[in-house]
Amino acid sequence: MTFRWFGADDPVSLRHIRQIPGVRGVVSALYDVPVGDIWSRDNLDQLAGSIDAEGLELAVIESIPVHEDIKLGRSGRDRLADQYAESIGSIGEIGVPVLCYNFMPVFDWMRTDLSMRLPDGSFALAYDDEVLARMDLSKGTGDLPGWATAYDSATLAGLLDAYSRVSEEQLWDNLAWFLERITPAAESAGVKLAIHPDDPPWPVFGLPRIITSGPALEKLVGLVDSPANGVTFCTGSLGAHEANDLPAMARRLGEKGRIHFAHCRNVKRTGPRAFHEVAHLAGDGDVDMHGVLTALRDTGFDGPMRPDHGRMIWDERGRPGYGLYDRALGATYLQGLWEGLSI
Ligand code: CS2
Ligand code: MN
Repeated sequence: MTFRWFGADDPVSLRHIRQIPGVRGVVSALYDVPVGDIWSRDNLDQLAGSIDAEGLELAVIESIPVHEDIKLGRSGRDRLADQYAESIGSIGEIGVPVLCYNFMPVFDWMRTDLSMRLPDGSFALAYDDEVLARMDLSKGTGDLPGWATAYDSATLAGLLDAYSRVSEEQLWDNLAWFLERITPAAESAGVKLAIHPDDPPWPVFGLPRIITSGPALEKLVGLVDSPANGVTFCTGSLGAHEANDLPAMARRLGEKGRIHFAHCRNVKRTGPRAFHEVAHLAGDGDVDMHGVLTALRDTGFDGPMRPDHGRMIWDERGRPGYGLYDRALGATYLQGLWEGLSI
């Protein structure tokens, strides 16, 4: 069981993480490297060292962001892919076995409300396509309620314009090109690549999104037929789409040995393209957590797992989705489920 940590600025400390039962692995990243630059061994050593010093272990890098020029297939992508491969080499050298990354154009996860009040008084992240349609991008990413690299209005408009000429097929081609370029480096470094599904799993602001379903994940692992080319099975991202049968998807990908990382999060769907996040318990939302963990267990999954986004509870203030308390409850719930399946 692992736990995401955002480095020295994270209101959640490594000492707190060390006190969560059963958690020894930390999921982290270098947050001050400009997108596209090489991750240096020195900085990685420092990150791993600070985690070791607290009796924990750097288990997963999440994420090395992929430069938009790679996703857009622009010239310059050769150098950027070489640099990405070099960073993967360094991750392998310090002994981190998994790299989570994503291929979402411009935005990472996207919500329309970062603190929706739930009936029990807790606060959760929420998404509604109708609200999204009214959101204004003319001022850049500004204070959009999602996780976006900050872009001013001109840069954002330029990117949106460039993507308006990129079809889903082209985005797939660009992803295949990228994977062909970096998978050999991952293989020789002993690092497993784990793509994170698009969140939410449908287009936002007219931008194409392709990693959205079981067939898409299977297509992905087929692009480069290497055990190093796998996925992050994120139940919350995939679970926002009603059509996704999560236990069946986990079973098929697990049988291929391509699930390298598990993100467990629960969501409650409130409309065709609307949902909000809930506590991790299967009974609280639409994700069949027991079914997913059973599929992982049956197919021999032994990689890192982490509780994904949690609600804000007990008056905690901090990074939306990434507070301590609800994610810690999630970690213990998931371990209880897993322990029950192991008897
Ligand atoms: C999200 C993402 O679901 C999640 O874990 O918080 O930010 C995720 O970390 C990235 O998309 C992975 O590349
Ligand atoms: Mn996730």
